[in-house]
Amino acid sequence: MTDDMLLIEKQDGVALVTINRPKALNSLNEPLLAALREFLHGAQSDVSVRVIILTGAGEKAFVAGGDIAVMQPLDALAARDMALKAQTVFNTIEACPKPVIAAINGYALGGGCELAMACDIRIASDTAKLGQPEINLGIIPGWQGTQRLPRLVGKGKAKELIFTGNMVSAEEACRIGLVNQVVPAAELIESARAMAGQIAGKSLAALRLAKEAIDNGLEMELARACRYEADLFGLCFSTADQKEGMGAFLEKRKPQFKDQ
Ligand code: CO8
Repeated sequence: MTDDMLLIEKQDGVALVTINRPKALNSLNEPLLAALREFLHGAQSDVSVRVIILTGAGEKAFVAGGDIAVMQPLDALAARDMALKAQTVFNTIEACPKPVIAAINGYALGGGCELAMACDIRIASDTAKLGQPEINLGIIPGWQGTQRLPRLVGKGKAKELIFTGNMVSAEEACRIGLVNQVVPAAELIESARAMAGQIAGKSLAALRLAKEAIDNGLEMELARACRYEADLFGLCFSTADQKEGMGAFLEKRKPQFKDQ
């Protein structure tokens, strides 16, 4: 059904997921969101997947937003439904127990920038451009951009980007904290794979708990968040990976992490 819209390649614990609708600059529609949701649900229990990389097909776009042709005729309730449906998928990325890296190979605009922001780490090609241009369409971001952008770049910069609709270069995105690193376009997937490979060798249980501590903790008041961190730290000691990690250190050998 939607298989060709989402290309999935699994290798060495890393799933490379390519959003494949290049003629419409990989803009997101319902079938694509459904395919993404299906993949994410499967990946959670798929032992062959430890880290996920999300990218866009072609050299021009990561994702140029939600599909404007689909959105244009919507009424208020249908638009809200569409916003909520995609938000659920993006929340699934954030709640995914496995790390998700966005490899931003071109335009990441509107819903595309929001998709990248729902990922844990963003690596951009030096040709990428990011922004929230919804204001130019007479709307505001509806896939969590008003919330995730200020959390990443601060309130003032988020307002500037959302009010002007201006795009920023990959370099500028890196400077303001919207992306983690910028690499030459030809090396993007290789760089994302290198980082994914490094992370894939760690304890999946510890990665999952670190992700939960950061994402959930940031939504809490500090003292509660620190207590929450201590609880999750304690939980690490229920895993075989903790015994293995510390045992390997003491025995001066490389750890072999196993927990899923
Ligand atoms: N939706 C649908 N089609 C698109 C989109 C899009 N977001 N972006 C590009 N396309 C299509 C174009 O219509 C064009 O199609 P065709 O060849 O059939 O004419 C094709 O992709 C190539 O695009 P361009 O010819 O425009 O390519 P350019 O190189 O001239 O320009 C740009 C590239 C600058 C990326 C330009 O395409 C552009 O500005 N795209 C729109 C970017 C945008 O505004 N994105 C935000 C969309 S709104 C959104 O994401 C909100 C999500 C939350 C919704 C909440 C639920 C209701």
